[in-house]
Formats: sequence, C-alpha cells, structure tokens
Amino acid sequence: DEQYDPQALQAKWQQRWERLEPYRAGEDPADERPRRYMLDMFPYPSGDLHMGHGEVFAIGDVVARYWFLRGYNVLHPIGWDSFGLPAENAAIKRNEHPATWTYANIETQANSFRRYGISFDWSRRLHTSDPDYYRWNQWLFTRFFERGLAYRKGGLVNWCPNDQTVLANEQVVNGRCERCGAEVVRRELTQWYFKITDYAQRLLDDMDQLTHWPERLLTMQRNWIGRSEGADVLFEIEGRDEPVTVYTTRPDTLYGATFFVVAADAALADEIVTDEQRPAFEAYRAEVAKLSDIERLATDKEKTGVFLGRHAINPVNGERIPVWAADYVLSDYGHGAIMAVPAHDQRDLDFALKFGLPVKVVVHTGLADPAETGQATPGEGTLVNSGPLDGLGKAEAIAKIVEILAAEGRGRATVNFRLRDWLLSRQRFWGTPIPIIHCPDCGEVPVPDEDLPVTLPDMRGEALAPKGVSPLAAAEDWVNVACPKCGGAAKRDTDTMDTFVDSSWYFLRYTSPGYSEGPFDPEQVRRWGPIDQYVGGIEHAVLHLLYSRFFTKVLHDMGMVNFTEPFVRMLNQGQVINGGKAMSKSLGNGVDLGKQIDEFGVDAVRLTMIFAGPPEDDIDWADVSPAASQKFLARAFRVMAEAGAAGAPGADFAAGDIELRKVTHRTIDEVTRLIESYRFNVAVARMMELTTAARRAIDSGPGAADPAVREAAETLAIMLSLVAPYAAEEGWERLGHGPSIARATWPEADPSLLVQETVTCVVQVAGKVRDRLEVSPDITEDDLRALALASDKVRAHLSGDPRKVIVRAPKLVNIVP
Ligand code: ANZ
Ligand code: ZN
Repeated sequence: DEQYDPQALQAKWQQRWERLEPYRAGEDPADERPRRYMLDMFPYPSGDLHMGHGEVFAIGDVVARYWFLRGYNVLHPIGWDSFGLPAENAAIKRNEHPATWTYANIETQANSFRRYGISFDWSRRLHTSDPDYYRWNQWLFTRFFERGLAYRKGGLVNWCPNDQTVLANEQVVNGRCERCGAEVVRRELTQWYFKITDYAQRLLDDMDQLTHWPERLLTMQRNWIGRSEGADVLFEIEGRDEPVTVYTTRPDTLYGATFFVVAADAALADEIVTDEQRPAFEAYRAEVAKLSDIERLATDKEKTGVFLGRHAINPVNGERIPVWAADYVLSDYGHGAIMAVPAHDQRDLDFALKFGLPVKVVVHTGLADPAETGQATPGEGTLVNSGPLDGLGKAEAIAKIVEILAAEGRGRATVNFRLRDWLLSRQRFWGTPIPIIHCPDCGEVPVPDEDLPVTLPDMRGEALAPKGVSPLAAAEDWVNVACPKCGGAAKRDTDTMDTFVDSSWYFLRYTSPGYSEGPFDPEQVRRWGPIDQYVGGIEHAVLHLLYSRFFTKVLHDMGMVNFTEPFVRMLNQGQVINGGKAMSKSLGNGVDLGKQIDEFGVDAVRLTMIFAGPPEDDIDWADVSPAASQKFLARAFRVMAEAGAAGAPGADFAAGDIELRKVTHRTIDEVTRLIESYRFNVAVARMMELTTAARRAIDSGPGAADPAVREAAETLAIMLSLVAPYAAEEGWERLGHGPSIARATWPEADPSLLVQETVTCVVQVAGKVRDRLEVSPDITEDDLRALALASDKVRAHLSGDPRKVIVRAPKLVNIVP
C-alpha cells in the first residue's frame, strides 16, 4: 500500500520511538562524538500546546535532528516552567491546589509533544515547581545572599493592582503588567533584589561574544542596560549643609543651567521645600504618584511642576538658580535631580517656556535662538558665554570642565546605567519560597543548606486570593520557626521568587537532572555547555535572556561554570498570526494546533510551519496551505514506497541514472548548506524538487528499480525527517532500513556529480556588448557588478569611474560611461 495515511503512521511510530528512545543524549564519558546542546525555550503549562509552540519546536527540531544525523552526540531536553500566576488564579477559581491544574496541563502538553514528534531526550525532563528543582533556587539564592548579590531594600516599586504583587522593571511593558495588562502603579515597599547592576558593564562587554545573536536582540539589551557617559556635578543648595549631586551627559553646558529640578517623588524634594510652598508641593506630588514612568517621560506631555521656594548655586559661576519639583525627572535615575539647560535640552526648554524661566544659549550651533523657536539645540557646536570653555568644541569642553570641577572637588566623570536591580520578591503563593528567616535579634538569617528545600505549605482555593501580602503570611505554622542562629522565635520570609529565577539556570540542570550535590554537576556542564542553539521568542529580550546571562556570569564567578555566556547562537522565531493579525480571543481568529493536526497530520503541520518562510518571519496561517503540504508528503511518500518495493538496500548507486544522480547530489549539497545557514524553507523547496525529479525518473525515465531512484528516495527520507518525521520513518522502513531513521547518516554530496551550472551574462558599455561572462545563476548583484567592472574588455572602453552601472543579475550588466 502506497497511500500516505498520517494518522496511522503517527500511532505506529510514536510507540516505536517510545520503545527505542532514539534521541537520548549519550552519557558515556568515553563517548568521543562531538557534542551539540540544542535548546528550545521551555513551555509554561497553560493548557495544551498552541500554534506558537508548534512553530518554535518545529524549528528547533530541524536543527537538532540535523546534528543527530550528522553523527553528533546531541542533547535536546524538555521540561516545564511550571510555577506562576495562571496556575494560582485557576486554583482560586476551582478551589484546588495550583499543582492540580499545573501537573494536569504538563501531562497534556507532554502527550502533545510526543505526538508532535519532537526529538527530545525525555529522560531529563524537569518541572520547576518540583521541590527537587526549586530547592536549588533556594540554594542559589543563599549563595547570592552570601555574596551580597541578593539584598532587601525599601523603595518605590511597580505594583500590579490586579495581580496584587510587585513586578520587576522588565515586566512592565508600556506602563502595563506584562502578564495581565493592568496599568502598573508605584508603591513604597521593602523587597528583595538581585544586584544585576554590579554586572551591567560585563553584560555589555560580553556582547562581543554574541556574534550569532540577532542584532535586534542585542540592540534591545544594549538600550535596556543603557550605558551613558557623563559627569556628576555638585550643587550647593541655599540653607542645606550637604551639596546635591546631579548627573549630566552634557557637563559642557553647565554655564547654561538656569534652573534646577528635583524629581517630585524624591526624598530631597520633600526635605527642602519651604513651608510656604509645601501645600502646593504636596498636592502636586499626589498627582505625580498616579503616573507611570512612560507617561512621565513622554516628550509630548504638557510640562508640570512646582517651585520649591529655594535656590541652588551654579558651581562654575556662582549664579543663584531656582529649584523646582517636576515629574519629568525620575527619582530612581541618576541622582533624581538635574541641572536644567533649556537652550540645549527640549524637555528643559518646554518647562522653561511654560514657567517663564530664562533660556541661555551656551553652545553656538548656527541654529535659531531656542527661546524664539521653541526648539532646543542639543547638537554639537562651539561654546559661548562659558568663561574658560569659550571657543571649544563639545568633547574638549567636557574634558576641560570635568578637569576644573574635579580640581575643586565639585564633580567628576562618571558612567551611568539605566539598568536597575532585579526585584525578585512576589506576594504570591505558587513560586519558590525565599529561604530567609527574620529574627528579631539576628536579622536576616538564611535557611541552612541542609534544611532545604523550604517547601510550600499545603494551601488551596480562596486562601490563595490576592490580598496585597503573600498568602504564605497566613500559614502561621509554616511562618513561625526557630532562628537557625540563636534558636529564638523567628519568622520565615513569606514572599516567593519571581519565576524568572527558575528559568535563569534550568538549562544547566538539564545536563545532570538527578544531581543531588548542587543545582547541577559542574563536570556535566563543562561537557555540554554552553548551549549551541537556543530558539525562543524576542519577547524575552530583556527578561529571561538578560537574567540568564546574569546568572551565568555569577555562576562563572563562583567557579561553577566555565563560560560567561550561556547561549552561543540565538534564534528568535516569528509569530504565527492569522489574517494578518495576532491570534486572539477577541478577534476570534485563533487556530488550534490540535485540530490542525487532526485534520492534516503532524508532518503536514510541521512542514507548513517550516516551509512558510525564514524562521524569523511571522507566519500568516491564512496564507499557507497545510492541505498542499499534505499532498506533497503523499507524493514524497509514494516515491519512497515505490522505490522500496522495487529493490533492496545496498544497491550500487554508481550504476544509476546519471541525470537523477546529479539532481540528488546537488540537492544534498544545497540542503546541507541551507540547513546550516538556517534557510529551512528553501531547503524544503529543494526537497520538493528532488521529489519531482524522482517521480519523473520512475514514470518516464529508468523506472523505480533504478539505483538512482533508490538513492534519491533514501536521500529524500533522511532530509525529510527533519521536518516530517513520520512520513520519513515509514519511507525509510519501506526502503528496507530500520529500526529508526534516527540512526541514519546524513548523506554526503559526491563532488564529481556537482556540475556547476552557469548562465551567460552580457556586459554592455554605452549600449554595445563588450563582454560575455559565465556566472552562477544565483550570483548577487554586487558580485556581478564587481566581476563586470573587472573585465579587461570592459575596462578598455571606460576612462575612469562609470556614471552608472545597471545590474540585472544574472544575465545583464549595462554600464553608462
Ligand atoms: C544637563 C543636560 C544638558 C542634559 C543638555 C542633556 C542635554 P541619559 O543619556 O539617558 O543618561 N537626567 C539626568 N537624570 C535624570 C533623571 N533622574 N530623570 C530625567 N532626566 C535625567 O540622560 C542623561 C541626561 O538626562 C542628563 O544630562 C540630564 O539632562 C537628564 F543639553 O543634564 B542632562
Ligand atoms: Zn536569631
């Protein structure tokens, strides 16, 4: 029977794979095969797998399967990121324990993954909500705490009023909660932080190693870290003993500072406001508290502020300048206060014009007076009205003023980062308890390692409802403990960790999932790390991907890992959309992965995902055709089945039809290069061409029994297994091989069969043909232009550079001298 029946194949091969476990990573230390660690971002168990998962894992599997077939020892693990809010919300609604929903969903997803045929090593499966896993979150937290990298401080934090918990800066997207979309407000709270700012410079510097990361991703991280060079300048404030420091990137404009602004919510504003101005200030501060950072920083926002009744002294010329409070200065950036230079900073100018403050030009740029036009002139120019700086350019002026300030002890050059410390405590239940005991006498005492894990108490349903403090606080038996240091009455910390802690090191645990001496076996990490290929969404650019880089560096400093960057190559897949729009409940344009599979089969769905375009591009499901993919697979399957029926393995390919052999070997050569350069969709197109060529050879050529047909069919089976594993397995078996195509070897192209095809390119100069070049049909425009201009016959007709070169690759170059 040569009918392609996807559902029957799925049932048959899923069982076989379960029995054979063909994708288990080799554990033998004597195994000398080169290694590859392939990773896809692990899923969150919210219901069954969706189309987005379908895409990520289909992409990751192409590369993983490719390296298996190349004879590498491949580690391709899977696990679940299984702590988090949705489980807790479901538990409240259903009056259950969050584990019930979580582990049921994990089982559903695991079954779907098995059906989806991903080449995982199932033996290394992990769930971050298992005490066996989160124990090591606690162990790592304790190590961070000992190193001063985990600490508690009070301050303004982002608070989601809906989820009733704090959020890290990275989890606030456009002023809204990354999870639920509610508008985030600011609250004064004492919270735990990881000191990621200690690593800001290294997080930047080590990007040099990330040569295989998408540029877009690096730019996002660079901007998030936000390094700027400038100076700290000290201003005296009348009536205050201590001077106040401001951070500026333009110390050269110091003579143009005409007023001074303190963030309305900074302690300094409250401290220095005069009695007379206090009522106005407090009313204003209450208004500002309602705003998000995004709103505060918006350049088009009408400027607001209050005079604080005091004056600061400009350190370079002794001028008295008024001190204001405003919202456009943020309390947690720089020093929360600025010198305002309205002539050269737009926000300062908007503010000055609104409140009638003076505007003083100190950089001559050749542009019109900002006070007249309302346009600040932030660019470079020559310093004027600036005493010793007059006549200098920006760079010299900055150097000189910093030197002067430093000599007088009134300033110094500094570097500033936008990156803030990572706020990691959460007032929710379904996460890793923070392993700290608060003792009235000893303070913050870490739970001793031998007492880990601190497991979650048994709580469910209503008890988990958000109330602004952690639900754990209500579990009195759990909370009240003896201090590990003095034995006195003490209390456990009741917050849980941000679940991004869990995902910051899970990739290390996969190398030794059962290890009990530590979070991972350093030996195994040395063996497998760093990750050769990581596939996942761009939405993690400044979240998981930044945190994981930070964790890796800390672990490196602790001597536990031997590299400083965890992910060598990063691939951000596009989204699966429908009808040009992201799938959403409100639009009703959702596509269900399970239903697509029921209708077209796993192979066709996977092939459709891969064939739709380059992996980074979005896939519009309205524009693709799984039905057409299924048809192609049926054709490919028939070729394999017919070739299988007509002969046996071991044929002498050299005796086969030479034309078909050339197609086969060209396909091998191209597909190999296409896979290695991540052009998977083009690779599939080449497989389709090979199928057509083999079909033609069977029908109107040498026939199915020709060794070249077998060669083409075997090649097709192996290549197709990267995207359509079921059809490929069955085809491979029909061709007389077994027990699994996982054990096959990637074919190698025979160079003698790779006849380079060329086309003739005509080169014209002033409309006359001057040369003919034999070039590759896929030569680039640039290469062709260079080739044409290098031709002696062409140069003989050119004196100097041509005025214009029109290139129509590969066939024509037209030169206008
Ligand atoms: C005077 C000045 C003159 C400035 C000028 C700019 C242009 P980046 O590059 O992002 O680090 N600034 C400093 N602290 C601030 C805060 N807490 N909130 C809001 N703005 C703050 O930006 C540094 C510049 O942003 C600083 O340089 C300061 O304004 C402002 F022609 O100082 B500048
Ligand atoms: Zn104590």
